[in-house]
This record gives sequence, C-alpha cells and structure tokens, in this order.
Amino acid sequence: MLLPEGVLINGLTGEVSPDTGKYTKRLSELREVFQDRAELDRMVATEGDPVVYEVIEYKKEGSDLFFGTTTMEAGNVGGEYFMTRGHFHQRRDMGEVYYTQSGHGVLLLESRDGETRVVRMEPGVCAFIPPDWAHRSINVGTEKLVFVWVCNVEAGHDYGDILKRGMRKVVVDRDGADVIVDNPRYAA
Ligand code: PAN
Ligand code: ZN
Repeated sequence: MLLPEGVLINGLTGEVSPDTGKYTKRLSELREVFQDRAELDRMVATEGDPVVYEVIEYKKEGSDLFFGTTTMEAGNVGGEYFMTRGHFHQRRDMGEVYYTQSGHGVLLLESRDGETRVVRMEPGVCAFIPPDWAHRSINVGTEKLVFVWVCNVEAGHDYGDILKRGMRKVVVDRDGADVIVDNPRYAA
C-alpha cells in the first residue's frame, strides 16, 4: 500500500527531500536547442560546459501522479536565454502544472495547430498546461528559476517534434529585456 508523505521542497535551490531521482542537462547536451551553435561550442570549451538545468523528482511506484522540481540557471547563448528542451506529452490527454517558486521565467507553449501562448513564470504563479500543448521553460532572469511540476506518471515525453523543427517563437535578450520573436530556424 502506498503511504502518504510530506516532501520538503526548497524553493530557492530546487532541492527535494526525499527525492527518488535526478538529472542535469549541460549546455553540450542542448546543442540542437539553441540558434547560435558556434557560440554554444565556445561556451562549452571555455566555460566548462555549464549546467543549464536540473530536474529532481519524487515518484512512487504504483502512483498515478508524480512531481518534482526543475531548477534553471541564469544565462544565455548569444542572447538566447537558457531553456529546457521542450516537449509534447506522449499521452495527448494529459496536461501538467508548473508552480513557480523563485526567479523569473517564460513558459512558452505551442498547440498542435501552431498557436503560441506565453505564461509568465513568477513566484506564486501556478501555470496550467492543457493536454497536447508543447511546453518549454526559459529563464529570463538573473537568478535561478525554480518551479514545481506535477503530472501523471503515464504522460511521457515526446521530444522529437520540438527537437527537429524547434518552436515557432524564441525568447531573446534585447538590451536587458526579454522579447519573444519568430524563430529564424523554425522548420515547418
Ligand atoms: C518537466 C520537464 C523539465 C525539463 O518535468 O521535463 O522541466 O524539461 P524538458 O523535459 O523539456 O527538458 C515536464 O514538463 N515534465 O513533463
Ligand atoms: Zn511536461
């Protein structure tokens, strides 16, 4: 029988205790995600392949739900802010919740038929991600962006489409402000 448990989440560091697993994504693993690959290669070579984000989860065998944190470092690649890979869920009937704890971000969403929506990620904002909307989080601030996500264990990740063609919009730094522009590399 599954037993209830309180899980401590540090909203500034993303630490989850107890956790059941974690991974980090470094810049070199996100080469397809960013526009300026020469700059990315330069940063990997000269800045020691920085961590872009870490995911920590709490997942109990036999449960329908699981949750965890994503902690994103601040930074950009040639003006394009650090972001996650972005994905649809394999299960088209399953959405997700992102509850921002600290930092400043943009949650970029795209429907199957190409509609773009943005939800600002600010502490206290709980974002509703409807089923079958691709979602990517982007740290547009100067500190860590930490958010809690909650989702069905069966949702699954479908990275293929977004990795291949990108999302229709990208978020870039223009004189210190984050602006959302058309993705010049978008391949329909
Ligand atoms: C999140 C994401 C996490 C990392 O847990 O998986 O923020 O982003 P990518 O998976 O796009 O690299 C989630 O949306 N799970 O479904
Ligand atoms: Zn998701």
